[in-house]
Amino acid sequence: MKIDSIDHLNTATAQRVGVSFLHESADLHVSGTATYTDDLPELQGTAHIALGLSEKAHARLLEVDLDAVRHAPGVIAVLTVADIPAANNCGPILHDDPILADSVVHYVGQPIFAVIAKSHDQARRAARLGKISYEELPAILTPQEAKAANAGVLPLMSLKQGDARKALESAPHRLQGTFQCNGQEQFYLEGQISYAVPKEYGAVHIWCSTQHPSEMQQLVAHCLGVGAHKVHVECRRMGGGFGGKESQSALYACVASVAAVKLQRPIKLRLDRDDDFMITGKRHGFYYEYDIGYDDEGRLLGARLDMTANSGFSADLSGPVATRAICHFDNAYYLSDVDMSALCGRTNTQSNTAFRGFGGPQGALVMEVALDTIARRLGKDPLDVRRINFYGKEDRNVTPYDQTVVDNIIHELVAELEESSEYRQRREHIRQFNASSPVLKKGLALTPVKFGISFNVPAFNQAGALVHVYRDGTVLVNHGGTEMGQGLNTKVAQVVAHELGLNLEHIRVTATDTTKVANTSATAASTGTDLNGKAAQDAAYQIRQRLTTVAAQLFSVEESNVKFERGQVQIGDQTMPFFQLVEHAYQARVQLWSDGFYATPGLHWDSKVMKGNPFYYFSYGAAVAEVLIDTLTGESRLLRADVLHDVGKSINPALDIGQVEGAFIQGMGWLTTEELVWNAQGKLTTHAPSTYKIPAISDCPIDFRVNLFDGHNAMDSIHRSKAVGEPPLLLPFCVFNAIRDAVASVGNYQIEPELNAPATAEAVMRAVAAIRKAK
Ligand code: MTE
Ligand code: LUZ
Ligand code: MOS
Repeated sequence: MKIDSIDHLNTATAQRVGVSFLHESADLHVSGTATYTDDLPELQGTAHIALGLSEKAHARLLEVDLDAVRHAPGVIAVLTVADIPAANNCGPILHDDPILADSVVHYVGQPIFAVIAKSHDQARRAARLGKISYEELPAILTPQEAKAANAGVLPLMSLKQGDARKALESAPHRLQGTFQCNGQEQFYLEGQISYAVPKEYGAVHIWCSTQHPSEMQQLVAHCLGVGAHKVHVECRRMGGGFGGKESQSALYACVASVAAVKLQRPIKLRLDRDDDFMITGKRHGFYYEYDIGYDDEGRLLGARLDMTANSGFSADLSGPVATRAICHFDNAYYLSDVDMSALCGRTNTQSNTAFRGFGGPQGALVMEVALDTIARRLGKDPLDVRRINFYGKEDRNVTPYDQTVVDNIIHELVAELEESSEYRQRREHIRQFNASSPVLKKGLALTPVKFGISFNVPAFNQAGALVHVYRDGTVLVNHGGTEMGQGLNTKVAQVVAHELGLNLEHIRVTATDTTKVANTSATAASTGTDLNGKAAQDAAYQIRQRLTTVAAQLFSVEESNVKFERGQVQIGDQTMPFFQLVEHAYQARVQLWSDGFYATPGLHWDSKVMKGNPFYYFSYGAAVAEVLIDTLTGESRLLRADVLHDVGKSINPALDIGQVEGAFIQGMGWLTTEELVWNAQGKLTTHAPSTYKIPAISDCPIDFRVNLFDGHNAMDSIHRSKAVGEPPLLLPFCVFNAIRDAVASVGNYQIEPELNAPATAEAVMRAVAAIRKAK
C-alpha cells in the first residue's frame, strides 16, 4: 500500500503518544493552503449578506426605512425580523438574544436588518443606506453603573464558606479596595462566517466557523421552525475561536440559513473585521470591591469579594462565566472564610461571552494583585506570602465550593521554578538596578495558576467519536470536537494511532459534522482532547478487540499474544501487516468501524449554593516575569519570562508548549496593550487593529523559557495528560504584577500603585505620576 506521506517527526519510534508530531495541518497553515470556510469553492448563484447595525446604545425603533437599501446596485433581498420563520433567538441558554432587532435596540452595533446582494461589496455598500429613526432610551454603559442600578441579566450569584464577617473583624490587618479589569476582543484571524446551502424539503447545509456545531444546528432549526435532522452543520477548521465562536457564531448561521431557505440559493455571510468587533461579544470586563483580612505573615484569614461582570445586553454565557470567576478567586490558595458574590451586570454593549479562561482569569487576577499588595505592605517578598497561603496536601485543601484538592503539585512546581528562574538573585539585582536608575525601572513577579478542568455545567462533559477502518488498512476518525489551531485533531489521531499500532499517516481526522456525531458539546473549557480523545480511544479499542479475536482464531493463539505496533500485527510468532488482518476480518464479516463515547465521571454541581465537585482535576503552572518600564513614557517591555506548566503526561509536547506560549502572550495582551474603549454614546471606538493593539512578535520576550512540568495526571484522563488550552492564559499575571512592582519602586515600595488592568503606557504613566505626586 502506498500512501502520500507528510513528513511527520519521529516516524522512526513506535511511540504514538508523548511525541512531538507536527500539527496535522502544519504544512497547509504555513503554505496558505489550509481551507477555511471562505475558501470553499462557491456554488453557482451564491449571494452575500451584510448586516445593517444599530447606531444607538438603547432605543426604540420608530421607523426602519430600507427603500434605498432595496434599490441599491446588486441587491437581491432585504430581511428584517419579520422574515424569520420561527424563533427570533440565537441565545445559547436563555432566549434573550434576538437574531435581528425587534422594536428595541440594546447596543451600538446590534444587527437590525440583513441585505443580500450579488457581491459582498455590494451588500456592504447597500447596508449603509438604511434610514432608521430612533427614540433614545437611557443606557447603562459600565459595570459600575449596572451595579448601582442593580441591573443584572441574571439573579445575583453568591457563595459563602465559613464566617467571613467574623474572620474579617478579628483579622490583624485588612486590605480594602476596588479593582477593575477590561474586556478583551478574541481577535481570531478568521472572522465570523457561515455559508448556507438550501437542501430538499426545507433542509439546509451550513459550513460554519464554530466551536459548537451542534448548538448551531439546534438554533438554526429553531429559527427556521424545522427539526434538527434537517440542519447539517460542518466545520473543518477555524482560524481561531478563543471562545468567541462558542455561542456567538450562531447569529451568522441563523441569518445565512434564513436567507438560503427563503431565497433558495447559496448564501454566504462573512463579517468584515470592524463589523465583527462592533457586533460580537468579548471577554467580560469586571469591577471588584474587596475586603481581605490577613495576619503579620500575610496569611489570608477571611475575604469578601463583590464582583460585577460587564455582561452586555443579554445573558449569553455570563452565568457559567461568573460561576468560573467565583470558583477561581481562590486560585492556588486556601481560604477558610469567604463571602463572594457576582452580578452579571446588564449593560448596553455587545453581549460578552466566552474567552480563553472563561471567567477564571477575572476571578484569580484580583487575588494575585491583592497578594502582591499585602506583601508590599508587610515588607515581605510576595513569593513568601503566596507560599504560606498555598493549598495544603493533607489539610487546608478544601476549596470554597467544597471540592477537595487531591492532586496538589503547586509546592514542588513553584519550588522548581523559583530555582530555575533564579528568582531570589534577580530580585536582588533588580533592587540594585532600580536604586541607581532614575528613569528606567525594573519589576519582577512570580504568579502561580491552579485551573479547574471540566465544564462547570456537568452535562456538557460528554463526547462521541466514530472510527472507520477501511479495507486497505487506512483509518478515518470523526469526533465531536472542533479544530481551531490548538492541535486537537493531531492529538486525537495520535490516540487512535496508539490504540491500533499504526503510523500517523494512516489516520485521517475529518471535519466536525453534525450528521456524524450527534449532540456534541462545544469545544471549550479546554476539554477537547480529554473528552474526544477518550471517545476516539473507546471506538478504536473496540475495533482492536474485534481484530484481536480474528487474529487469535486465524493462528490459534491466545488473544493476549496479539500485539499491534508500527503498522504490523504480531500474532504469536507470526507477523502480518495491519491491512492484511483487516482484509481477513472483512472476509469474516467482522465490523470494521465503531462508535465511541465518554462521560467524565464524578462531577456534580449545585448551582443554587454553588457547591459540589465541578472539576475532574486541576491543571497547575507558574511563571516569572521581569519587566522594564520607562517612567517618562509609561512604556513597558517584558525582558524575560520563565514558565513551568503542568500538562500531566503530555500527549504532544510541541503542541502543548505552543499552547502555553500562545496563551501566555494572549493573556499578556489582555493585561497590557489591549484596551476596549466605548465613547459616551456607547459606541466602541476601538474596532480595528489600528486602535486595538494585540501583541505582535516584537512584544514577545527575547528571553522566553517555557518548560513542561514532569508529571502525570492523578486522575484517569486520556493517557494521563492534562488539558492545556486555557490554564496558561493566567500565567502572565506575573507580567502585570511585575509592572506594578516596577511602578511601586518609584515610591520605594511604600506607596501602592493605582493601576488597573490593562497596564497600558498611559495607565502606567498616570500611576507613576500619582506616586511622584504623593511622595
Ligand atoms: N489555540 C488556538 N490556536 N486557537 C484557538 O482558538 N482556543 C483556546 C485554546 N487554544 C484556541 C486555542 C480555547 S478558548 C480553548 S477552550 C481551547 O483551546 C479549546 O480547545 P481544546 O479543548 O482542544 O484545548
Ligand atoms: N463552563 C465552563 C461552560 O467551565 N467552560 C465553558 O467554556 C462553558 N461553556 C458553556 C457553558 N459552560
Ligand atoms: Mo474556551 S473560552 O472555553 O472556548
